[in-house]
Amino acid sequence: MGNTKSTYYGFFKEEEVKELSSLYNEKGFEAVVSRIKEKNEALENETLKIAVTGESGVGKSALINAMRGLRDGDPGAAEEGCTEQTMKVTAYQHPQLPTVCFYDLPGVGTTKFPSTTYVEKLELDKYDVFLIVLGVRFMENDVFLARKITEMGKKIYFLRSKIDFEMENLEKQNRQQDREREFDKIRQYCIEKLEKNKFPSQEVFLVSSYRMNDFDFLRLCEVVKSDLSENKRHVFNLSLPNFSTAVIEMKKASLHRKILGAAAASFAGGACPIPGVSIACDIAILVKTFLEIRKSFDLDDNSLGSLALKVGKPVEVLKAEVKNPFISDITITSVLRLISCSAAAIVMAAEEAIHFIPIVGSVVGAPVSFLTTYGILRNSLDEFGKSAVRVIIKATKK
Ligand SMILES: Nc1nc2c(ncn2[C@@H]2O[C@H](COP(=O)(O)OP(=O)(O)OP(=O)(O)O)[C@@H](O)[C@H]2O)c(=O)[nH]1
Ligand SMILES: [Mg+2]
Repeated sequence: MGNTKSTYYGFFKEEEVKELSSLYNEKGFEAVVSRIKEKNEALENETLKIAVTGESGVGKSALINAMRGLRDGDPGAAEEGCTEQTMKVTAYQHPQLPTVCFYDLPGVGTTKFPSTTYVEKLELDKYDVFLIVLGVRFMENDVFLARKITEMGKKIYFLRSKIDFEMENLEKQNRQQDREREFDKIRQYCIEKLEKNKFPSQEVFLVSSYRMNDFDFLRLCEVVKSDLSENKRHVFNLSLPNFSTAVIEMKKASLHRKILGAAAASFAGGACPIPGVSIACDIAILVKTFLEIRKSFDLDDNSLGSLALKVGKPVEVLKAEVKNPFISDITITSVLRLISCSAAAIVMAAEEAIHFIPIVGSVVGAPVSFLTTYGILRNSLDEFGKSAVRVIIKATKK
């Protein structure tokens, strides 16, 4: 339970904790729980709109698929390798998070679609994140939309796509050791072109949509994340495909919020005593939240199956890394079994919640249903995270 403070202060900012303190003194724990629920609902409803643009063929569709954890041909995937460019904006919803949407904005060039009304139709002000994909050769067209976006005071992230091709070329020549030098050259080329077009001090991220774990994808995610508002940052975390162990850590932090939301919901709903242990909680909420956590870490059968296909390994090999049988079998019965087997650990995890809400001060102030629901979920979160890390390591091992 070491880092309770930092974890929890992540949910409530310092000034909010002070506010909660007076709320608790005036109206009791119920008011505190309502505040947690409000915060959680705001998170659940938060939208994230990510626009992707660039010249035809640079890899926009592949990127949108990769960032949604999909492959070309999967249901809902954007069609890759399709050369016909239209002037239409196409929206692609995230498969698990309906409030997260990617938008394929056709690359607009001065020569192709010069009209201002066309740019107006793109409604650039509605997007939270702009990713501009650059190809091997920098095109003047690449900066046409970029200029419009910056005029609106919005930030743009420039990506140089298909960097795995450059890596493969080096490998073919047995020059892997030159990787950093060659990549710096590519970065420098893009930066100089951008500077010439009046986009100074830009970071250019070298990415591959087919090898997200390599190159600059993680760095891109970290930078985008750091520029987002608090709620959008959490939504962004949860939307990321599990391409690296660092992503699992980001997700774990955001799933803490879900756990607190579930605890608050269980306080409001009817908590039932669990036979054999001195614990009362809402089993339906627990089952639902466990399933969400499992899905978020891609540990369900479907996700493991897709990952196995993607990396060309038998699904059994990946499933074997999910060491905890509970993760593969989340039902009312298995949750009840889990509770009765780990009552002591749950109480310990529940005590963590007391530190989180320092205003409560002692277990006496907080209702049992809130604490136990929190304790049960919190106790298992690390287990899920560990399995997810093991699966990724196995999947990416050459
Ligand atoms: N090796 C490699 N190939 C990629 C990558 N991204 C895209 N491609 C390939 O490049 C081609 C074009 O990719 P798309 O994603 O369809 O490009 P697009 O920008 O959506 O193209 P339009 O829809 O025509 O504007 C396809 O054959 C992809 O398979 C990548 O990161 N690595
Ligand atoms: Mg496309």
